[in-house]
Amino acid sequence: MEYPKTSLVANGLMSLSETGSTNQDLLALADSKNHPEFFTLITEFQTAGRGRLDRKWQANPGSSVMASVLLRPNFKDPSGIGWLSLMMAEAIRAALAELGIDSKIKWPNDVLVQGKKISGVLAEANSDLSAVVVGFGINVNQSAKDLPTGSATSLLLAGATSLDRDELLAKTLRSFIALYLELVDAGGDAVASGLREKIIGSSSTIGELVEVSFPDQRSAVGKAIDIDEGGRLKVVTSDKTLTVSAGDVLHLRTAKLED
Ligand code: BT5
Repeated sequence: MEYPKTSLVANGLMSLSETGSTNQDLLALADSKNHPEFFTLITEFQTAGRGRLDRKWQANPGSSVMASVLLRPNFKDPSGIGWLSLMMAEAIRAALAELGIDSKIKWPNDVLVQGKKISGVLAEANSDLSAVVVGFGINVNQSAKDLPTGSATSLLLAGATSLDRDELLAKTLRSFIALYLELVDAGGDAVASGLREKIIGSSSTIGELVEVSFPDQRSAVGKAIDIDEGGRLKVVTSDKTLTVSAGDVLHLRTAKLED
């Protein structure tokens, strides 16, 4: 497929009909230093699409947007790095809103429509930490039977005004680049750039009763009350306030709709 609208927004665009993982490919390209910020890689199909923690991202050929964007962040305030996944989720939320779809961000990396996952984001750094690749999948034209879980949805199912994947990607990148440049101008300070306030406004997690599962298998139940200046989730349990930088969150009230 051709991506003329996206080509006008990305700083170089490579389109592959099939690959393992756009994140993996772009991380390899990032090391060579030949590709600039906002260089974008898109594919129609991934044979080894990655989620977080060794999970998989699955989508049929031509069914969705699966892309990765290259960044070379050099913020004075290193906490800026911790916001890049949420920033992409916010850009996707804004792009979906332009297509008539109301969505919310589930901390740390999902975009939900009526509690169902329409998009997931995965930010990964390259080997010498000089680059960050932000990859995302957005379900576009899948019907319910094409989706990998009952907790997923697509633009088609949500009733979007357009299913044009080029338009969606162009809108997403335009919104992401604007947010990123605001963060760069603020030296990586997400409070000063206004990013934190925007994400809190878009969050479906804040105010929810949540179960947090940590990468080391521990878990805790509490109320999510805030996202701090580093993009971490604050959760009040029966005896303390946790600051969560990595982990999975289950919204307990809507758990039946989610993973
Ligand atoms: C994510 O991980 O949601 C991050 C997904 C990032 C995918 C993009 S595609 C382009 C780029 N290149 C890559 O290789 N990856 C990125 P996580 O939060 O771990 O969620 C993974 C879980 O989401 C899976 O275990 C499934 O339950 C669910 N899932 C898989 N495919 C899905 C889909 N198409 N729609 C909704 N949910 C899905």
